[in-house]
Amino acid sequence: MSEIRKPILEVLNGKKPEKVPFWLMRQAGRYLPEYRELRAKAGGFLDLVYDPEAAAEVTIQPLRRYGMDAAILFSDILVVPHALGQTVTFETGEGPRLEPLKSEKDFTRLDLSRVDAHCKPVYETVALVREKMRQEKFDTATLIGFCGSPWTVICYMIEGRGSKDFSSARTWAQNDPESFQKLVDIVTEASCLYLAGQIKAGAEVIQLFDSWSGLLEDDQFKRWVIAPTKKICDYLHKNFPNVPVIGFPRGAGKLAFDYAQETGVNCVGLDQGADNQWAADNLQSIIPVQGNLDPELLLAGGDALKQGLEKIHATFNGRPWIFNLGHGVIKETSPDSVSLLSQTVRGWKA
Ligand code: 1CP
Repeated sequence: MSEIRKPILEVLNGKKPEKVPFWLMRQAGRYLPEYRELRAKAGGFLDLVYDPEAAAEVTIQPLRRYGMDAAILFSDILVVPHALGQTVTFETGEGPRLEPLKSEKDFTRLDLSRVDAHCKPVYETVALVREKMRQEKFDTATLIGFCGSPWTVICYMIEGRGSKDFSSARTWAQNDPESFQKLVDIVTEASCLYLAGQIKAGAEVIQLFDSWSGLLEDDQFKRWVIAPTKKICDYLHKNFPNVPVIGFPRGAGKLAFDYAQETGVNCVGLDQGADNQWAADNLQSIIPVQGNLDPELLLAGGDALKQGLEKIHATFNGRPWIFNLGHGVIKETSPDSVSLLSQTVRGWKA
């Protein structure tokens, strides 16, 4: 029996794949009619996340249409605060709402001992997805597990909702770093537990989403982004040496270089604001990169999409690279644009 090659694992393990592997952040979601249908039946967003059969189905949906090289677990970064005991709800059309942490005394609400039991349905989803991937013969696709990086998750825990600048989290980190560090330690430990559970259930690669790392500069970036990410990577590499980690420090700019060198991630995800020639020259020479088509170009479709794809291909091809977007698929995107994208990427030689 010939060995099955998984192109994403090949890139992450320093081998040259036959084709440019690709997947898309938020590839499962509201741009797909089959997702909207299942979501309507499930009730709330969190009901869907904690329903293993439905969440596994949603995870596989984009692969059936487009044959990506990876499935990403359908879950959310806010499962970790929820598992720790913080109140988390999703209002339809409004995004997440958390009961915000105001001071160190609120940390008593957070309980690491409940994380694994709370996350059991998510681990079951992971196992079910692997099973479905086998049944449906997605043999060359990789299953990606994930969590948010501590900094990004804590932004929501303190602000209580989405924000452009998360000023309450930034102010706390600046003014009272000792108590902030305690919170970072709790979330880091919860994340390690959560990721270990996913890996034991069958996740083959982990992505750490640091969507708000770009709000921090230099010293703050090193302390609140690089240091906790390194802790998680050290833990994973020690306990699960065969599971590579993709870090996505969105908005990090040139700090992505320090991140690549110091955290221990196996690949750096780039957002669409990155200087691609700089990244090709300075990052791709030391580590595989992932990214970074502007999701707005996917939304636009047609020639704008084709030109954007060619430009990225010309910059990153030939060195270790996983094609992706620079951020998640926008919900108004046409499924036909995603077809055009996948056909174009499949036409590329690695
Ligand atoms: O109504 C719906 O159906 C909910 C929309 C939705 C979806 C589809 C949310 C709420 N989360 C998700 C799934 C999700 N979230 C995935 C699943 C897999 C996939 O990519 O296909 C992943 C990886 C995430 C990660 C996530 N959640 C991030 C990091 C990536 C990013 O987008 O920057 C963040 C910041 C969140 C928080 C969150 N969850 C949901 C929303 C709308 C938000 C953003 C809130 C905000 O800042 O306003």
